[in-house]
Formats: sequence, structure tokens, C-alpha cells
Amino acid sequence: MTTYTSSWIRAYTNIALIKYWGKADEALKLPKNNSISLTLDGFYTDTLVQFDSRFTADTLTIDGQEQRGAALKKAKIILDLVREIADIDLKAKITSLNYVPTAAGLASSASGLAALAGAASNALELKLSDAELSRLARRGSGSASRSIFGGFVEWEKGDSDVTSVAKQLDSASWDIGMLFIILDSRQKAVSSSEGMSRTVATSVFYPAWLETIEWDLADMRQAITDQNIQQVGEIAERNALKMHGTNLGANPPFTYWSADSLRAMEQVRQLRQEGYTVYFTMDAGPNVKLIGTSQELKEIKERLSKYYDPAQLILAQPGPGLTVLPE
Ligand code: 2P0
Repeated sequence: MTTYTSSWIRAYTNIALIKYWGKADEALKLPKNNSISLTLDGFYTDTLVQFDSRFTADTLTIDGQEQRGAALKKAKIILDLVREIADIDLKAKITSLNYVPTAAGLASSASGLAALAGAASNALELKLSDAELSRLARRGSGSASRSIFGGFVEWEKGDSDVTSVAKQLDSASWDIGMLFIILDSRQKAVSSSEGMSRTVATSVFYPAWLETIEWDLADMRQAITDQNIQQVGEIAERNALKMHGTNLGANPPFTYWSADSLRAMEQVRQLRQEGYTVYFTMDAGPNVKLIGTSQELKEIKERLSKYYDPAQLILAQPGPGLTVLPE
């Protein structure tokens, strides 16, 4: 009988300030462009992986629910890779808990696949470096490569499985936070994978996205070095709008925006007119995420509470990278 002792591993979610939008290699999940994100403390996934010769199949339980289909298939990508590295063929039991506020509808794939990469590697005592863990997490979900690290993180697109990894840019130990406006928790009509592949294949605006991405990346790196929240916010907002613009140029065109998203964006512009240094970003869904200092975001949360339920407004601070939980 072969058993390994394993620990619970925690990974926090991240939000991109410069978006990952488009794959150069679908199977390896190599992106078309570098992306820059902020790892947050508010939302995370805890995962335990156990390999045991008594198991007859790989199993995955998320929040007590046994998963089959797409979630299990993604998890098996990571399991197969660690089995190959360790040169074993034991089956695994994955137990995962998502700490995302109820009905928040936030993608858990970044924290989920990063925690799985960490936990699977921990279970087999692989002693992978952070770069190797980032590479492993990437194979599950592109954005998960960034959740291995805390603070500001850049995922280098690279040109091979080995070189496409994330690294920390800055620990974000200065005053920057996010306020999530949760507008809809339903499953999105166009998944991010489908959205990005349709955009790469058909959008007349996609070449412009690639032509201008290096400027956004360089400007964002500088803004982070300068700890300039206004610059970080301005660049993140324009990059998000540009990403969403590429979707409108796809065939058939699509958008992740709802009427409520537009209203929230307008509220942010109004707050700026009143003197707040606040900006927004959006991902593959209708929720709007505000970027600002913790004090201003606290005031803004208060101000917006006349339009939204308390559960729709969630504050988050910069968070750490992959963490081994105590026994
Ligand atoms: C990002 N998004 O940079 C971008 C911006 C959504 C919008 O990464 O296909 O779940 O598993 O690599 O990582 C969401 O995509 O996609 C995402 P796959 P993933 O955060």
C-alpha cells in the first residue's frame, strides 16, 4: 500500500490590471500577451490532494459536491502532469473548499487551479520552485499561473511550456485595494476560453490589442514602481475597456457587459468628477471591480450602499501567494 501525507494548500484569487486575452497555444495555455495582476486577500481556495494505491479513480469534491465533467477534466490535467514528474500512476482524491462570498459569481479558476497545483505537488513531495508551480497551474487555467504569487504579478507569455511563467513584480505593501460590485452570479453565456478564442480568430480589433499591449505593460510596470494609484487605475481601466472592445469586433460579436455594468461604470466616472481617485476594471462577466486607496474605497462602499445590497459590495486588499496551512 502506498500513501503520502499531504497538507492543505491555500491560493488566493487575482484580478488582472493588464488582461490575458487570447491564447497562442490552446493545449499548453500559452498566452498571446503578458498580463499583470493583483492577488487579493478576500477570495481563496483551500485544497487537499491525497494519492493512495487503494483509490480506483481520480475524484474531485468542491464544497462537498462531487464533480464530474469539465471541472474534473481540468483537475486531471494537473494530476497527470504531477504523476508524470513523480513517475507514479496512483489515483488521487481532491478535496477543495472555495471561500468566495456566497453568490458572488466570481471566477474561482485562478485560485482553484493554483491551489490544486500546490496541493498536488505537496502531496507527492515534488519540491517544485515557484516558477515550476506557476507553470503547472497555468496548464489548468492561464490566470492560475499568477495566483502562485502575492501582490503585483506579471505572467510572462514566454514561447514554450517552460518559459511561460509568472513572477512577482512588487509585494503591494502600499495602499491599494479593490471594491467588488457583484451584479450577477449566473453562469456566463460565453466562457472566457470561448470568448478569447473567438476574439483571436475573428475580431477585427484584435490586431490593435496586440499592437498596443507593450505600451500598456510598460506604463503599468512604471506606475507600480512609482506606487502611483492614479496611473495604475487609469492604465487598468483603459486596458479593460480595450479588451472588452475586442469582443465587440468579433464575429459573432459578444459582450460581458450588462445594463447594470454600464450603470456601475457611470457611477465610477461620477465619483471621479467629485474628486475620488477611483477606476474600474472588468473581466469575463458583468461584475465591476473598483481600484483605489482603502480609505476612499471604504467611503465609496458607504456611498454606493444606497444602490446595492451589502452582499453586492465587497472590499479586498492585496493578498499573499500560495500558503501551506498549518496541520
Ligand atoms: C485575466 N481572464 O487576465 C483574463 C481577463 C478573464 C478576463 O484569465 O482558458 O479562466 O483557463 O486559460 O484563466 C480568465 O481566463 O482561462 C481570465 P483559461 P482563464 O484574468
